[in-house]
Amino acid sequence: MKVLILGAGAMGSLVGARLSRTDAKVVLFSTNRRHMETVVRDGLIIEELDGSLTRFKLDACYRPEDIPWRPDLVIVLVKSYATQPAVASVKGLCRGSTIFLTLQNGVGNWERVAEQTGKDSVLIGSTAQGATLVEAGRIRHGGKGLTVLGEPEGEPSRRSHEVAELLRQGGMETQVSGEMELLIWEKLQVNVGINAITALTGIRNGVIAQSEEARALSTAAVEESVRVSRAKGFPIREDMVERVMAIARATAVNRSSMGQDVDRRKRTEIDAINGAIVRLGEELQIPVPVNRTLTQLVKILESQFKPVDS
Ligand code: KPL
Repeated sequence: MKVLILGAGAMGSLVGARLSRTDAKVVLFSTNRRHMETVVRDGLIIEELDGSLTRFKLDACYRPEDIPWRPDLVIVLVKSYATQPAVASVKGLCRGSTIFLTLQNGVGNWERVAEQTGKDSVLIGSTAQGATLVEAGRIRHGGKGLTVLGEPEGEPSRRSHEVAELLRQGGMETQVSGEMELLIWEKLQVNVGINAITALTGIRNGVIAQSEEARALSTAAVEESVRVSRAKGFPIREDMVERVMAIARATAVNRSSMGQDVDRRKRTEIDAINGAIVRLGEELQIPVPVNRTLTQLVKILESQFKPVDS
């Protein structure tokens, strides 16, 4: 199978490196030219969870015209706000049978992919893995977690099982599910409870569960978000707050993706995470003061950055 990683930041690079251990042909794609050129020249270095270093030899490019073949599978890991242009930039290369698997954070992503590829080409997934881009050509695996994928609607198809098997062969614990929309909304709660708070305070994920104040703030944000999500029709699990804390502990050394964006003075995914809860709260007339405040604070911070795309 030929796999294109569309959005080879920290997570995309991690997934691409793991898949390069299978029979699949893998190419990383990112507009971060320095990262891609370093990977081509020196390989991708992963600081593994046990502290060891692994170097992966990988194909990588920063211009769509340099993607070497037509992919069978495109794993979409660009930031949610970049989904539309990123998919558009590679669509011409793909076959009718190419599968687009989105593993992105936030809600609304698979719909944006499907607008361009058609719903039949889309698989959706969610991952609790954590990864940090340390510098060009080097990432840190910040925490192991389950990856779940399936069709946007309905029971897991044969192709979902095949893609899940490929990820497992690469060493990523992966399951298939017939309830992906719900799982995407449950992952949203995790990001609501971890990302903005870590971005605003500079802490790593583990502190969310350790610090009394961080835990209280995260709990308040998640409780609001669960209320809104349930009112929207998603029966979010009862123990969602504990689940968020468990993921914060499992990815304790990781800086959340939003934390990394802020550290690098990059635009964040706030609109697709806490911002999505604020919009929905307004629509459903459910108060969401904590998520509103977190969203406003992140936006204030962002407004001081010069926007960059990678
Ligand atoms: O999804 C993540 C993110 O950082 O965006 C978690 C699971 C919180 C890992 O850091």
